[in-house]
Amino acid sequence: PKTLKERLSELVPEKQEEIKNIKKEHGAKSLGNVTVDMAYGGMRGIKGLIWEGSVLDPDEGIRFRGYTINECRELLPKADDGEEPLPEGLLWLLITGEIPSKEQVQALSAEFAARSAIPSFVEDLIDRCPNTLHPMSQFSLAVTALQHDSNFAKAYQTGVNKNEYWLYLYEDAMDLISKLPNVAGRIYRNVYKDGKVPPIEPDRDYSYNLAKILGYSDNKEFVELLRLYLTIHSDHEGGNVSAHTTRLVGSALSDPFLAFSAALNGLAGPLHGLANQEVVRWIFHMKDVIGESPSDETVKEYVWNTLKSGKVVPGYGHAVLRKTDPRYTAQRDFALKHLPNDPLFKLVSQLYNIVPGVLLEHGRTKNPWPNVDAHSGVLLQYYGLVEQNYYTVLFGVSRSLGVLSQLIWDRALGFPIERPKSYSSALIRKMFEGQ
Ligand code: CMX
Repeated sequence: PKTLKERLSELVPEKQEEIKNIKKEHGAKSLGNVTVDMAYGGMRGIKGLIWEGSVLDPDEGIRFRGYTINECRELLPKADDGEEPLPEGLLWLLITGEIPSKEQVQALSAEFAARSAIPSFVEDLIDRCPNTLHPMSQFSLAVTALQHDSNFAKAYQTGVNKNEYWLYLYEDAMDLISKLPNVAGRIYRNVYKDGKVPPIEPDRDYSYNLAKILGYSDNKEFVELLRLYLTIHSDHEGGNVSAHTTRLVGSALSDPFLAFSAALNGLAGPLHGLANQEVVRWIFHMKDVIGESPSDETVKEYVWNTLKSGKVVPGYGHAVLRKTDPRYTAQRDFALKHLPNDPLFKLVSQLYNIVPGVLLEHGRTKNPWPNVDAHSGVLLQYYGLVEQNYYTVLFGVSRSLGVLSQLIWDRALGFPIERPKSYSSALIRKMFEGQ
C-alpha cells in the first residue's frame, strides 16, 4: 500500500487544479455581508477562511472530511486490543480525505515512533524550567526550540522553489507530531513525578506511547481514552484561536514549529483550551463549597453565583456550536461505558442537567450547551491523571494533527500571507456619519 506521502503527492496536483477551477467559476461570488458589529465582535460569523480538514455545523457539530465523530469511531482503524479509533488514522483522513487501511495506519504509528527523539538541548531546556512554570508555557517553549531542526526553514534559506515548500512542510509536520509525546511526557514527569522519562516503544501506537511516557500504559482503558481523546480534539475547522493562529503565523512562511508554538500560546487561554483545566478547578471548588453530593437546588445556586460574580461557567457555550458538542457526547458515552458510577462523573452529569437552564435564564450566552472541555477532565481524573494544570497539554498534542494537516495544504495550495483589512473607529464614523 501507498505511504501517506506517496498518496499526498498524487492528491496535490489534483487539488491545485480543483482550486483553480473553483476560483475561476466562483471566485467573484459573495460569501456574505460584513457588518460593523462583526468587525467589533471578534469577527464572529464572517466567512473568510478556507479549511479543508473539517467543517463545523452549529447544530450537528464537527465533521472531519465529511465524517461525524460517530462515523470516525466506527470507520477508522483500531488497535488490535481496542475499540476506539487510532488518531494516526484520523491524521490520514484529515490530510487525504480518505479512510486509511489498518496497514497504512500501522505504518504511520511506526513512523511516528521512529521520528520521536528530541534533541538533548531541548531536553535540557525542559529540565531547566521551574516546576512552577505552567506546563503549557513549557510546551510552547520546547516546540519553539524544536525549530532548530526545521527542514522548511533550512530549505527556505537555501532558496528552494515555492512549488516544493509543501514537501518540507510535510517533513516538519511529521517530525513535530512524532516528537510531541517526548516533549509532553517530559514536562509531565518533571513537574509531577521523578523526572525519569521511559522510552517510546517502536512497535506500539502513538497513544500507547504517550500513555507510556506519562506512566499510564498499564491501564488499557486509559490507552483507549487517549486514542479517543487525541482523535476528537484534533480539529474544529479554521476560525478557532489555535487553528487560525497556526494558519496566520504559517502564512508568513514561519515554519510549522513556530506556527504551532504560537497556536499553543492561544490554546493556553482560559476561553479556549485552558477551559478543560478550569472546568475541573471549578467543579472542585463547587465540591468544597457545597459538598460531594449536592442537591440540584444548591448546584443551581453555585452556577448562579459564578455568573453573578462576573465569571464564565467553564466548559459551556461556544462561538459556533448551538447544541451539545458531539465531542462532549463521545466522552459521555465513554464514561457511561467505563465509569458509570464515578462520583465526579455523576457531578458532571448533574451539571449537564442544570447549567443549560441557568444559562438560558441568564440570557446572555448564545449557546447554553456544554463543549468538549466540560467532560475531558473527569475522565483523566478517574484514571489517576489528576494534575489538572496539565490537561491543556494533551489538548495541544491532539490539536497538532488538525492544524498541521491544514498547514501542509496551505503551502501545497500556495495560500498567500494573511492580511485582512482593519479600520479605526474614527474611520467608521466618517464612513457612516459622513463627516
Ligand atoms: N458562562 C457565562 N457567560 C457566558 C458563557 C458561559 N459559559 N458563554 C458565553 N457567555 C457570555 C459571554 O461572555 C458574552 O458576555 P457579554 O455579552 O457580557 O460579553 C455573552 O455570553 C455572549 O457570548 P456568546 O456569543 O454566547 O459566546 P462567544 O462566541 O463570545 O464566546 C466562548 C464563546 C466559548 C468563549 C464562551 O462561550 C465562553 O467563554 N465559554 C466558557 C469558556 C469555555 O468553555 N471555553 C472553551 C470553548 C471550547 C474550546 O475552545 O476549547
